[in-house]
Amino acid sequence: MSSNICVVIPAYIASRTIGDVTRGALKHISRVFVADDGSTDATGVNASAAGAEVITIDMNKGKGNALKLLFQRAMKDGYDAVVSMDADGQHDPDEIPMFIAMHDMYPDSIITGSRMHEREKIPRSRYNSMRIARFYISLVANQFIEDTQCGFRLYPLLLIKEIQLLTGKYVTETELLMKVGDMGVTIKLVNIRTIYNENGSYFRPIADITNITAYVISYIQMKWLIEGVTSDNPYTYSPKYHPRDLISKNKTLDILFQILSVFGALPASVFYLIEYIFLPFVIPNNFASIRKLKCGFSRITIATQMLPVVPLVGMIEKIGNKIGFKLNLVDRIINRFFPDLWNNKL
Ligand SMILES: Nc1nc2c(ncn2[C@@H]2O[C@H](COP(=O)(O)OP(=O)(O)OP(=O)(O)O)[C@@H](O)[C@H]2O)c(=O)[nH]1
Ligand SMILES: [Mg+2]
Repeated sequence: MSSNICVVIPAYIASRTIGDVTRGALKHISRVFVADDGSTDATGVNASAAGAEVITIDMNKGKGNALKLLFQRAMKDGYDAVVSMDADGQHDPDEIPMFIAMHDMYPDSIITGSRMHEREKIPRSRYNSMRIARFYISLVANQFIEDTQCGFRLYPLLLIKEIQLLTGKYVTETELLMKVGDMGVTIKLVNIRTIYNENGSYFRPIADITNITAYVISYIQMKWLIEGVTSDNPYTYSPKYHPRDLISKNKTLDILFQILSVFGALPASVFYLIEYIFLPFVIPNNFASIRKLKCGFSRITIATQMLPVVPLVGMIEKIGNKIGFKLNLVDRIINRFFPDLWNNKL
């Protein structure tokens, strides 16, 4: 048993599964904290009966807020790292030792579970949106992250202490990966089982994907604004002073910036391409994070221009499939335009 690691579980209306998840985790780690986030069922009672220490949040405030409280609690109790798991039974507690083994090898890295090797088990639309999201999240994090949306992770708390987490709900886990990656930290992966069960989901495909996308795009715009005019600067995140964080602290400004970033994404990516080509004469090695990739900025500009095409093609494909054509257009577009840019075979 690792004495300086605890398990943290953000939970919302998960009474059916939280007992088994807690008991399963306690087989591998001696302390489990559950944040019961305004659940209207017996989540808290069942977690506690199974041996977890429960942090009760009176009103539902979302997964990100619960995670932040759990991190604080683990820090207060002197832990070095936490393993985070979902409460709905989608993560197998018997895979915890893989995270710990990887942590022993890479104690300063975040370790995230990846389900992408079991593509057939992931709902297709979710799989495709995750592939587009990871294209941009990886660009921010300066490394390819195979699965950016998995809640089964190991976080070294020293790292968490260093960054400011200013988003909420399902965005926080993405914010976290992007910020640590944009500070130069390595993110490691372990392949985990993909479990889609009958326990339902609180993830709202349109609202939550929009929130994640808007934050990712707005962060990347800020990163490229900075990188475009600075030399040798692939890691732009600084917890002490970062313009994106300053904007996050003002709600109205934050919403305005996100709207502007999303609607301005297509022209902005052309603007960055021009900066990428012409500014090195005066600012050598600007866009250092992109130059390391050797694929050039044009590939990213083209991908971004394709963004509005994807949902359109998705609709055509749906109609086509209904009337008997087996189209595979979305897959092909994503394979072609949103690949792993770190793959040398590209
Ligand atoms: N604390 C807290 N936890 C939440 C909230 N919403 C979801 N969770 C937890 O976060 C985990 C993942 O939530 P899900 O809604 O299943 O989202 P997901 O697993 O990304 O999406 P699916 O793959 O569709 O299940 C589960 O353990 C939930 O109990 C919330 O509002 N507050
Ligand atoms: Mg789930």
